[in-house]
Amino acid sequence: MTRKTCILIGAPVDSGKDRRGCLMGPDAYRTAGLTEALTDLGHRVRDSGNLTPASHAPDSAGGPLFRPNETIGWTFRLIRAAEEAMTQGLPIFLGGDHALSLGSVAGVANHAARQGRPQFVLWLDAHSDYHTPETTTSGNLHGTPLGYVTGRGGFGGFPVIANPIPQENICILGLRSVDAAEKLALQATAIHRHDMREIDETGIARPLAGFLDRVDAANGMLHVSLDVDFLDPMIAPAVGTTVPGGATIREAHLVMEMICDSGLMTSLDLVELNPFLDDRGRTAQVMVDLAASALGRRVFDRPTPGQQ
Ligand code: B3U
Ligand code: MN
Ligand code: MN
Repeated sequence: MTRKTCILIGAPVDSGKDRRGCLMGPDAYRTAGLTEALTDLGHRVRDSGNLTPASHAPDSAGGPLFRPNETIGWTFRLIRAAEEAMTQGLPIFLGGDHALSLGSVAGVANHAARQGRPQFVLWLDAHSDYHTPETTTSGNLHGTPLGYVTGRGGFGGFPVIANPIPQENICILGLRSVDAAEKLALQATAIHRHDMREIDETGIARPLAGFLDRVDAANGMLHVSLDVDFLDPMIAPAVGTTVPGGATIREAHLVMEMICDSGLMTSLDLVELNPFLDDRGRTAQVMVDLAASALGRRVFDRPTPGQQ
């Protein structure tokens, strides 16, 4: 693959849910050798260190949402960071919980709009993260980024979404935990959604290849958001919300290799790693290995059949 400038953006967001620990994620990825893995593949790597949230009102305990103002601060900061990094290379957002994607996706979408190109999003996750602050029953804003970036209402106090992602430009792979209200809302959208049953029935390559073809045909930009819980907890235990029956290591690497072969990925989130729950760093290592596959690591050089 062509040599890229990868910009590592540490985003130790830990306000999207009440279980602490994701703030250690960026340093766990560094410790697991992310920079070295990407440099070995021939890429230039620029590590811009860890961000802090924009100044925000203090959060008070006891409201329906968990630390909304801190998440608002992060969202302002990350939109700016994403817009800026997109002018310089391929940003890799090192989470941090999935609330970071409110900012990363909104920011890359603003950049795509300036380029006159459509933004697409591949969401690799056990969950659909399509809530709003008004529909969430858990109060955890890490369950809301797809609601936010598609322009659903109810995000008072958050930056106004300038360039909503069209529903049909989103593909979710790996679903196996969708709550009742989210299921109804999602079924009324044009978001492409593939649950584990479908993946078992057709294989993971089929829905992914169809999506990548659509991105390519539209000359789109592609943001990939990889939630640790996309993976089966047996291979990736370091996550607060383990859901059995996730992607295997082979399925996950195939997804990343196909993304690489497509040449379409323009930005990446690595989210929900909670190093406090890890087992000798093995989840951090799996995530680094998957990022490496998305950026060119492979056993033998070979385009994925059906791609290119
Ligand atoms: N839909 C639930 C569960 C959830 C979403 N994302 C995670 N869990 N990790 C919620 O809290 O909104
Ligand atoms: Mn998620
Ligand atoms: Mn999830």
